[in-house]
Amino acid sequence: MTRADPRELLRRYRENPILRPHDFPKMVNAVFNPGATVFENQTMLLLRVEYRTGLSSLVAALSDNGVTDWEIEPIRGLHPQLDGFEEHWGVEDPRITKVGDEYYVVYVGYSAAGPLVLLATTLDFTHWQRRGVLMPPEDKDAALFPVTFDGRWALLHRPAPSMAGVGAHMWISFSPDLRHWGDSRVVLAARRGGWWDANKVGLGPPPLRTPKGWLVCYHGVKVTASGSVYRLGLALLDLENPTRVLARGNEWLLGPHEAYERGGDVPDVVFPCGWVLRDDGDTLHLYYGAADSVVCLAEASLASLLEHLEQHPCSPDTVGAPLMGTIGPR
Ligand code: BMA
Repeated sequence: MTRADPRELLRRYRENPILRPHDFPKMVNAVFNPGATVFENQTMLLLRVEYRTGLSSLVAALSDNGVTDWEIEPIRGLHPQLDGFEEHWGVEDPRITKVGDEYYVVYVGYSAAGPLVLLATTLDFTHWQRRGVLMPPEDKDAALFPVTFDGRWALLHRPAPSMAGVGAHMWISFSPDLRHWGDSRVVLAARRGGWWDANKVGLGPPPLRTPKGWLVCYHGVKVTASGSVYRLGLALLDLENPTRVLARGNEWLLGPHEAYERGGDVPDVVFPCGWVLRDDGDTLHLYYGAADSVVCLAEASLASLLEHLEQHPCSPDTVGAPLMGTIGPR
């Protein structure tokens, strides 16, 4: 199903994009950055759909094989409360974590004070319980771990610093009850200088538990003379103590290359919010938005990704690993 270059760890589906605006019954501007999960034995994407108002909703699409024949189900989805504060300008970029039978959807609310992190839970993607603000503005790129650590929930997220030049890093925060958050610290720092992930990084899909650690896929943003380029890389966090970075790759694994990634509403963007590990325990399907316009799929072997990370271990006494000398030791 994929491009034949065996050197690529993440291989694009050759018939990308898998979903486009014209697949929708109603005229919409863009469909991108989907969360992903398995729901009633089907692959469900919770798509960010941007209407021709400029505001976004989350709408479900389902497929038997997770690759083709997507059915859009407008009845399932999360629609913004436009008359409130937190979702005043829409809802964006969902990350889905399954806990027991329930789906915990962490998403960005485009509030009148900027982007913030919200949680809603559901059993069926039709009926929702809004659980409120997890992180105030500006914060985004957040997801919950599917387990608690010493009785505390853990959230990866990306606050935006108000001060220029200090970088936007991935943080981890803990909560006993999903309401009160603290014990926050940087877990993965943006690198500096010419690196592909210099200055700004953010979580992609929710962390994936593997025998070697929590696999984290993140986006790095490089600012160039003609704008920002969003690319994807990997890191591995300790299973028991997710504040500890065990490994972090040096090279990006997927960057804008194909026409649908290079051109669109926002050029040069690949932005994943969901992945699904298939029943063979190795095939990983990564769903990503391309150029803030369409939805695409890439495939990887989990074993190969972990093998790749084994070649990039991090020293346990660094924070934000690796720091490239930008923040002092803990
Ligand atoms: C990020 C988010 C994403 C978007 C990306 C590129 O900050 O807003 O929703 O895909 O920028 O525009």
